[in-house]
Amino acid sequence: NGHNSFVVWFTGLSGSGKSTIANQVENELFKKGIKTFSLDGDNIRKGLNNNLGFSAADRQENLRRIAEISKLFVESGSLVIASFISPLEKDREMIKEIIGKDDFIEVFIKTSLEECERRDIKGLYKKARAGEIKNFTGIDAPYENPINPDLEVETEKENLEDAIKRIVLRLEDKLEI
Ligand code: GGZ
Repeated sequence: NGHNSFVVWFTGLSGSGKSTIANQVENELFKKGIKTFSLDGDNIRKGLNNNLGFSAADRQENLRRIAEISKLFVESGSLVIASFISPLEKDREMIKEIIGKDDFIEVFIKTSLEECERRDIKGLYKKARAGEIKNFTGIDAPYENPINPDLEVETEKENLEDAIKRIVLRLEDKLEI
């Protein structure tokens, strides 16, 4: 298990910019000849975890399975990029335990609820406010800010390109290139 296989885990609210940033980081790494494998709600919640919802227990199980899958990919040599809300500190601790702290980089995409709700890219916050979606993170389900993430991006303050560069630099530290 060389240094090119580990997990970069993005946590943050719905609409915080996790996927956008993860995709751009993936592009930058690709340009440097580093192949990554991405996991997100689109490929996990529609497939493997399509029997899980958004109760606290289901989120925990969602994240447990994702962590186990990530670990398998790391064992097979991949650099995994995972983007999930992962709202609770205890669940992020579980993820770190499963993957192993040496193979895990936590990136907190810090965008305020107000800003996520203002953007409301998918109209989900509006639905959550109207009571059409229950247990929505930030509205009627909690998000606990990471206490000590490896990296933090304040999307309302920092230029996106600079943030991407900063993340890639941090990853290059760990990579054998
Ligand atoms: C939060 C929800 C919910 C509820 C559906 N709460 O912005 P999106 O749409 O594309 O990403 C969100 C995604 C969150 O799934 P995760 O697997 O990342 O969550 S967790 O880590 O907490 O298990 C959102 C959509 O699913 N979505 N209902 N109630 N997000």
